[in-house]
Amino acid sequence: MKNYYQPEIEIMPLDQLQALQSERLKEQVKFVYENVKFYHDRMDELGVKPEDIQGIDDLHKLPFITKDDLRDQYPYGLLGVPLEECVRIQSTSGTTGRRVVAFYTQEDLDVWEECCARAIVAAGGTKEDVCHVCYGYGLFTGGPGLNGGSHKVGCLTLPMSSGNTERQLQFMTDLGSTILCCTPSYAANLGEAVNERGLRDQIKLKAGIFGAEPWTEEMRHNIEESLGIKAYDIYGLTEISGPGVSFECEEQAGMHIQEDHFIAEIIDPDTGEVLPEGEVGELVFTCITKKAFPLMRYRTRDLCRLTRKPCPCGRTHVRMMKPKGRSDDMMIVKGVNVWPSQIETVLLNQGYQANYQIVVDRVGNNDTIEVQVELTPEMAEDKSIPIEKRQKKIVSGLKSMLGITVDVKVVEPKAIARSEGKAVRVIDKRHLYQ
Ligand code: DLL
Repeated sequence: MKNYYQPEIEIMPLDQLQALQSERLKEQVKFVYENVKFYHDRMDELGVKPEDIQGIDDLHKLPFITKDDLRDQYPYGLLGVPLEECVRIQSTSGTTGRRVVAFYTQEDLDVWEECCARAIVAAGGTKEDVCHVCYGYGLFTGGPGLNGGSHKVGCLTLPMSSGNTERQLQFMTDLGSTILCCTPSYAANLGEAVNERGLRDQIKLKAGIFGAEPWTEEMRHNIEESLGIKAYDIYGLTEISGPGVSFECEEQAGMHIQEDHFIAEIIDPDTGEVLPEGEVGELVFTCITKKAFPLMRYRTRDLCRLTRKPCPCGRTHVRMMKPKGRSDDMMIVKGVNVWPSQIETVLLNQGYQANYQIVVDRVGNNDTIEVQVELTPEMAEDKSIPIEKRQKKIVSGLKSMLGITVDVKVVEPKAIARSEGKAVRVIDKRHLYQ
């Protein structure tokens, strides 16, 4: 049986979906041109008038908007409606020194929560479910988004927020949580905690909805094993609304972008040229229904590819493949591009858990990179394989994945701090010297 929250939209034939997008885009361009000075000026500079945008084929005529533009327009420069029509803000963590504040009207919130409801239903959620939300609540969109979606589906919602693993486990077992929503790194930690305490047969979880950070297929497999669930990916970003911009269906093969609200493009990050379907590039979103914070052609810096191959679930919405990470996550070490996800793949393939950290530094003119990874408790007990041998095997796996030699330090179980939200995988000390 297929699961849809709004079948009339989710399995709408593609030609109708695209006609809907064109119509909404036309209206939205007119709306932003008339209501947001920033867009008005940008379009005038390019000599583009709202009438020039007659549908999705004209999207490429519009200017891009970047995170720097958002920073310049902070806080109210991109508002599409008077402030008194806004009912909520959410914000990014601002770890890169670029806090973004996004505004919502009540209708914007309804749309966002609907997208999250679609994600929960796609993961098998119904009103019979107990939805345990341990994404952070507050300015971060994870908790509020999934919370709202869970209410719409009619699940019993546990607004746990992040942290306090003992309390999470207690509610999970006492109240029979069936759907878990958190970051994949926290899901891995909960899996570890459940098994250490021998609680596997006391939990009723069947599915997890995990996102907010990149995670590999290997990590999916580990989480599914440790919690006995199906693990679904969910993607989103504060600027565009929050979680639920795209999510996986039962096929777990790419995330359907909610195209009745967001138009996706993939561009060459260097030239801005729109790339054909299937090519990897930077993901760009245009919001076609949002009013308070209506971003047009927003460059996400996330790198991925799209596919329109029909999905057996019946959804017609385009799928985005797991983002490789943000273009800003990519490290250049010893002149080579290194992604944390490549390192994670090698470690998990060799039987380690996702408890690792990457430390990049510079000695003289040379970059150094060290991967610290924890032994699993079983590995720590098995003294037949010397640590040096394990380290050598990882070094060689990383060498063939990355093409460079990486120092590897295998550490005792629990030596690396656990994350409760987005995991900090990389410590790059090189910027200290700049
Ligand atoms: O992380 C929204 C969210 C909350 C998504 C809960 C999913 C679940 P931000 O804090 O603004 O918003 O961070 C957005 O996180 O541009 C990606 O780089 C990354 N990201 C989000 N979801 C995924 C995912 C939330 N499933 C940034 N896979 C995005 C990989 C993801 N990266």
